[in-house]
Parts: sequence; structure tokens; C-alpha cells
Amino acid sequence: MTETATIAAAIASEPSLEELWMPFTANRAFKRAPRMLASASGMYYTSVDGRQILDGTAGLWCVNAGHCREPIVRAVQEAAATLDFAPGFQMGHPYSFALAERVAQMLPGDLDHVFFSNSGSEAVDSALKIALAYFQSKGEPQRTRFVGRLRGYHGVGFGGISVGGIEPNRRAYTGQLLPQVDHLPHTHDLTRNAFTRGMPAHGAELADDLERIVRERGAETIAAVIVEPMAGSTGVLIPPKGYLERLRTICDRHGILLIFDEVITGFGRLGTPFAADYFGVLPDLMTVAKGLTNAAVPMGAVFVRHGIYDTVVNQAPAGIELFHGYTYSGHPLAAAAGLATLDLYRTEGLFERAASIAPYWENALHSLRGLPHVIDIRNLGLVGGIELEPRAGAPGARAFEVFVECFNRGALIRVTGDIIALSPPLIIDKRQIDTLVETVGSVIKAVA
Ligand code: PXG
Ligand code: PLP
Repeated sequence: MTETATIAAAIASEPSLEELWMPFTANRAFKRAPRMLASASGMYYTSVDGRQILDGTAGLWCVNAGHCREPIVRAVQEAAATLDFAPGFQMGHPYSFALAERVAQMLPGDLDHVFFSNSGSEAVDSALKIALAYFQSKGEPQRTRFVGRLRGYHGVGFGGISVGGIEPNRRAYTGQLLPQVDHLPHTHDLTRNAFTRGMPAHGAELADDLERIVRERGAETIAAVIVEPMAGSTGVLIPPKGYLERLRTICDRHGILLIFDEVITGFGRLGTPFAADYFGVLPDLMTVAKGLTNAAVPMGAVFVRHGIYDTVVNQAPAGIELFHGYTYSGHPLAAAAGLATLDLYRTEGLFERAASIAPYWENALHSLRGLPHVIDIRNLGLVGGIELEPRAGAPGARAFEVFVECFNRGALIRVTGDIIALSPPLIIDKRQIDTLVETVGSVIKAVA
């Protein structure tokens, strides 16, 4: 029998590219000129043609401890050989309870309960449902509205695209989005904040738009506000100083839940466990995924404050308290990966490491100021955004060329529109930061 399940066999078989419908990809262009990765280790990918590619994006903002880390590999192998799957409905297994206990110990404030999903999108849908269930249990069933923010990304479930604020992700589906959603304005303002290091000075007042929505809709109809504390996907939009505090205050004033979507910012990206820690603002619910398992096995989660769990679960009649869950909620392989990942973050002090190297990162990024077409550079923790002037009549084309040429020269970056987003694994060293930034800089110069 031939071995079909190894990467070597998959490469050797030279698979047809036609059948796979790739996610968020220009399928036809990709299949004409594919960019294929074959393996990964630490800070590097290796392409199928054997080139080393420096990972400037931690995969998709998710491989925070670096690639193929031995303790995580071992934990997943052990789980796969010990308990491949166990039903999570009316049954349990120690891996998922252990991970929930471990992760709850890391959480700020009284966030102390954990609901598992398999992705950030599912975490967001779960959080929205938990918010509705909470108000049902609390005797305020009329609180059903949600508030999102323009340029927010909350995954691709119908809940997530409804509260999300990305037009192309919604356009084809507008007829069937959640009906009761308003959006706050985004906070991205280059006229006042361009080339800011860290948090921008201007824009806290944009949070006051929530008061307008409250006036229009009535506070008693609004269940929750959901925002990314730092918007990643739409191009590294860093919250203005005082903005998140103001959102928290307004939510408190009107009894509205505040959800932080920390799918990107969770697990050390800003040099603290969570963005809630970095900004010192406590949400009522938090959604995570990505760095929870170092992306070795898909997993997401919702973190819930004590009173919410208590209200939904302990005030329910006997029986199932929340009619929601996934076949793979708390999957043994994912939970094992999560346990090993959290161990690694702690033993290697990776969040502290990110914080300590962040000033070097900031200086390196801002050294690109003055290059052709660079209209903004921004940074927070181990995140960087470099915004390019769009080419006339061809938005996104310039940055996409930069992305392709960086890959050709051995560096993986992300682009969204004309914004370059950088988010390396937290194990990056100064020499690798220099290489990454030099590559990006030389390519920006080369791409007219
Ligand atoms: N919320 C936020 C804040 C995210 O960043 C999701 C939800 C959805 O997670 P899943 O696991 O369902 O994809 C995300 C995901 C990019 C990029 O290049 C960002 C994400 C996913 C893929 C690409 O910016 N964020
Ligand atoms: N569709 C069908 C037909 C199913 O039976 C199930 C789960 O049993 C689902 C969808 C949901 O799948 P999941 O629990 O993996 O989200």
C-alpha cells in the first residue's frame, strides 16, 4: 500500500490545484503562480522548492511560540494516540477541563469560565449567543441588539459578518445578516495620527458615538458591543488613548455587555497575556483562538465573567442551560496542544519577551519612514502596520506586489488593501527583525 498521508508523498504526487476552493484567495491567480509551503520550524517556513522564508506574520497571527515546537508536537502526538476523540455533549475528558482551568488562571478580573469552539468565527458566534442568553436569564429579554464597529473583523459566521464592518465580506449576504446591528465609526485617522509610535493621541471621543446609538435605539434594547481592542485584520488600527476606557464607561452606564474580540491580540501579541491587560480595560466576554493552541490544532474559546456564567447556568431550570455547542468543542488534540502551548509561553516567558523586544521592533519599523509611498507606520507590542499610498485606479495593487516580492526574497508578510501588517512569532530576535524590516524596505523601494 502506498503512503498517502505524509507531506513528502503529497509533494511527490504533484497534486492538481484545481479541486481545492481556497479561502480568501484570488484562486485563479494563485493557481497560475502558486506559493507553497512545505514545512516549518521556529521562525522559518520552507517552501516546496526548498527556500527558507522568514515568518513575519506568525502564520496568520497565530503561531506565537514559533513553528513545530517540540513540546506541542509531543502533546498532540500523545493525545492522538491516547484519546483521538471523546463526545463533549453530556460527556467529558480531562484535557478540556485542565485547559479551561489553566487558561482561567491567566485571565484578568473575574473572567473565570471558558466555552470552547474550533475557530475565532465560532467563538464570536458563541459570545453573541451567550450575551443573548444572559439577558434572557436576567429578565431583560428585550436586549437583543448588537453594536459592532466599522473596519471590525469578527470572522465569517453570519453573526460575525453582521457585527463586522468590512463591506466586501458582507456585500453578497446583506439580505440575510442579523437584523438588529449598529456600527460605531472606526478610529483610523491619518490626518491627526500618522506615524504615531504606540497608541495615537487623537480619537477617544469617537467612543461617544455609542451614546448616539443608545439614544436612537434605547439602552434597554442593546445586549452587547463587540470590538477588537486593536483591529488587526483591517490593517492594524490601534485604539486612541482613552478610547476603550470610554467604551467601557458608556457600556457600564447603560448595562450593555462589552465583548473584546482578542482572536489576534490574545496570548502575548501586545507583550501582555491579553489586550485587556495591556489597556487595563476589563471586558465582560472575550473571544480568542489562534495563539490559544499556537495554531497547531484549531481551537477557539469564549472567556466569560463570573456573573454571566452564574446567571445563565445557575438560574436555569434543571437540565441543559445553554443550547449551543460544537461536535469538536474542547477536542482532545486541541486541548492537549493548548496545555503544551500555555506551558511554553510560561517557561520561555514569551509574553515578557515580546514586551522587552517591542521597543527595538518599534525603532526598526519606524526606520522605514521616508521611503516612497509610505504614508503611515504604526506599532503596538509585536505588531506593525505600514500603510502605502494606493496606486491611482488600482487600490491594493502596490501592497500586493510588495507581498509577492517579499515572498520571493524570503520573507512572509501580510497585506490588506494597501496596508502591510507584520506580526512575527514572539520568539523573533533582533537580527531577524533587522532582516524582516530590511527586506520589506528594499522591496518597497523596488516596487514603484
Ligand atoms: N475575530 C478576529 C478579531 C480575528 O482577527 C476572527 C475573529 C476569526 O477567526 P477564524 O479562526 O474563524 O479565522 C479573526 C481572524 C489577516 C487574517 O490576515 C486575520 C484573521 C484570519 C485570517 C487572516 O489579517 N483573523
Ligand atoms: N450538520 C450536520 C448534518 C450535523 O450533524 C452537525 C453536527 O452533528 C453539524 C452540521 C454541526 O457540526 P459541528 O458540530 O462540527 O459544528
